[in-house]
Amino acid sequence: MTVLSEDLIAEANAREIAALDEDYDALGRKLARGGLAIDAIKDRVAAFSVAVPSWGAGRGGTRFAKFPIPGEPTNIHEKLEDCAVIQQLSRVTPRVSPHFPWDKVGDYKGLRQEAAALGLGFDAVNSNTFQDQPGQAHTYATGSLSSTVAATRAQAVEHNIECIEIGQQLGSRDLTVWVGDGTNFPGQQDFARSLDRYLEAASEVYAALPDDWRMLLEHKMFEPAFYSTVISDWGSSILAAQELGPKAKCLVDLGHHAPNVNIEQIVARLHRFGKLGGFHFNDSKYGDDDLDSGSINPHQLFLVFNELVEAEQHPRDGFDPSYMIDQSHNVTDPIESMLASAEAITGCFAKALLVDRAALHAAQDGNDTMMAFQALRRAYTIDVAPILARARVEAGGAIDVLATYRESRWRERKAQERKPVGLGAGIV
Ligand code: LRH
Ligand code: MN
Repeated sequence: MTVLSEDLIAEANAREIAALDEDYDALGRKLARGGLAIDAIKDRVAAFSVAVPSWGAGRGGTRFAKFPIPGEPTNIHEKLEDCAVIQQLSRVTPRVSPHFPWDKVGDYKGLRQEAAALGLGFDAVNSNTFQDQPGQAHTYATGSLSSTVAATRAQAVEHNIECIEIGQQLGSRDLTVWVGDGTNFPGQQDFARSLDRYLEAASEVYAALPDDWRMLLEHKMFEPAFYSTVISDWGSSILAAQELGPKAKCLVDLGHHAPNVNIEQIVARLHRFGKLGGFHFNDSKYGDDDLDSGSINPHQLFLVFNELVEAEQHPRDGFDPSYMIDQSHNVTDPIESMLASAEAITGCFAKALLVDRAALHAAQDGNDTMMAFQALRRAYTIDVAPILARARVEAGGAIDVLATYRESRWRERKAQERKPVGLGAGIV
């Protein structure tokens, strides 16, 4: 079942196809001069995918405010509809990463079928022990998996295990565990004992993982804690993952690092030690801004994918990272932001495929600094849009995803159907 009219997409593409063919053929000739077959790159792009966050389908906000838009989704069913729009137009976002209890329903098998009917599957499930739920026995105000209160740790363990059980019904195979646990004052907690409590509780979650599942530990430097965070950086994360076992991997949220941290090197390190589990793609200028991927620092996103293509060619003990978007759409139509972000992410993957790795490695081994840098820069400056559009149109998607989305008047139509979302604050 498609949510947008296929005729609308076909008519929009018909207006664009001649120009696309011209651009694609011209780029094909340019790449062929460098020994690259454009169709081979296009086929890799066609096989690429990134999951969208259910919580990204609605407007996001900050602690100060959230400004809802008419027609935004109000529950997981409407969020899946909007994610289906993104997939139908982009053809690179076939999976949704859900968050619990935000996406809680009574029938998860039914939800899986509902998603499948919309052409969607589920990626990693996300637990939430950073908010208290109505009627919750033990507060997470002073921590969850690392809390000094045993009953609170047990509650957090139980919630994560419940997320695994839900994920099994949805067909997921990863549990993403981000805890906001930390302190706001020096002395508030002991760094070592906090981590030990976290490791002990996390090992109980680990023990509940089915054989083919993974636990993705998500590090974050600060927020909601502003003096120390239990899993604050890739070092704490990889040590915790090594301590927990082979099914524990590290998830890199691009916004969870101090400004100017070399994230692409962190990616290379995590892969080197077999602990690269996945990504939350977004962009930021200051803190965990959760801005659209590639909107502030597209070169960094390219350099991350350059490391991923390098890692894929040197898989060591396995290369299977989960690619997911994690953004907060505070000022745009969330569908438009995720369409543009999927394009930016796929574009950086395509550019990384265009790097002449033989030339790069030769220059690196020969300490020819300029030619090593130029091997990356040459690929980065190539406009890969014709490759992405050709892969999309061949898969039934739109050549111009944003123009076609606007032409569909989806948001205006949903504004007639859906109940308005109340004013509020915070991420969802
Ligand atoms: C924490 C985080 C985490 C999610 C949340 C929505 O900042 O990146 O991945 O659980 O955002
Ligand atoms: Mn994240």
